[in-house]
Amino acid sequence: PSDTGRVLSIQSHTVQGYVGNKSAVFPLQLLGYDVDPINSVQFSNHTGYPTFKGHVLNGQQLWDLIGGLEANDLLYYTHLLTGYIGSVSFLNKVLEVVHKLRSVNPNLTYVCDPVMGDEGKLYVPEDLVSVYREKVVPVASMLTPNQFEAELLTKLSYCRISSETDGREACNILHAAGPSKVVITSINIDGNLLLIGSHQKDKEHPPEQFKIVIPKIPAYFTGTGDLMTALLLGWSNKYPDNLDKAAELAVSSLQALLQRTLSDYRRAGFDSQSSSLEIRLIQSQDDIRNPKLTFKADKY
Ligand code: ATP
Ligand code: PLP
Ligand code: PXL
Repeated sequence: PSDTGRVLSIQSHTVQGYVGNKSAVFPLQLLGYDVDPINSVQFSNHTGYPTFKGHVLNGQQLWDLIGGLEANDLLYYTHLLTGYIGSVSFLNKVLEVVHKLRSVNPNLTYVCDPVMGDEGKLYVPEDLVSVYREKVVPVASMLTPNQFEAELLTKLSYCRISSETDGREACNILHAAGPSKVVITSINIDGNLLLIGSHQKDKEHPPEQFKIVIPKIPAYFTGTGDLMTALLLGWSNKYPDNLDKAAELAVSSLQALLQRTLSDYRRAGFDSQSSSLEIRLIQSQDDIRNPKLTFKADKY
């Protein structure tokens, strides 16, 4: 028994650097969760480097691991967390995992980051989009798309989400399809990043919505989306009726970490605009455990 939760996290593993499970497991552990990682890939490093080596777990291999847990009665989870998934066959197996975990714990919370692309570009095969839209979104409890992913999932891809109103409307469409909590983690609006959160507490009332304005740092980080979703899982489980508070805590931690990352790279004489920066996750553990609330949500 655990007083917070037990999370099954199906994400990438990189030997060096922090994306996928490498950026989600440690922060969730710091927040007091038992975390059981299944590594959907094991790569030397993330795919933004000039080259990478490694192996991909296939759907059958995922199912074997789940079968081993089941045979020992070890399939009780409070949360399932998924991020980047590279094939339809693996995503379909993840759907089977959701159903199996819910047969053991009907209250399982499925937190899904529907990683598909960014800034108008897909980095997964196109046939994943309809599987996410038609089969995954309906079973997700909380969804954390970026702007482009929210467009793909709401079929707004040809009329871009370019305003707060569009973002809020996209959340409404996603709620109607399934998840009661939706956080669009970033919408680019005049030099700022806008986070929009939306919690549909019941079907009789409109969702409670809020925004957090985040000044855009002129650098490119990898793994921040994965960290953000992990922090949102961690804090929204501690504040189940205050998604705005959970998002304030998550954003405050993440921004403190990004500032530390930037200043550490600069101190080392590195041009932080020239390539993607690895986040300073371990060095930011105090900001994760005890974030100073530096960002406030504005409720609509
Ligand atoms: P995913 O593809 O995983 O769904 P994403 O594309 O939204 O997620 P990011 O763009 O990495 O992921 O953003 C996640 C969070 O990281 C944002 O909400 C923001 O708080 C923070 N972030 C990322 N890059 C920056 C930046 N350059 N300046 C300020 N904040 C940033
Ligand atoms: N770029 C590539 C090539 C990726 O494969 C991925 C994610 O899987 C990303 C970027 C996304 O990174 P983030 O989650 O930080 O947005
Ligand atoms: O979500 C980030 C991510 C996940 N998994 C792998 C990656 C990346 C980002 O580059 O390369 C394998």
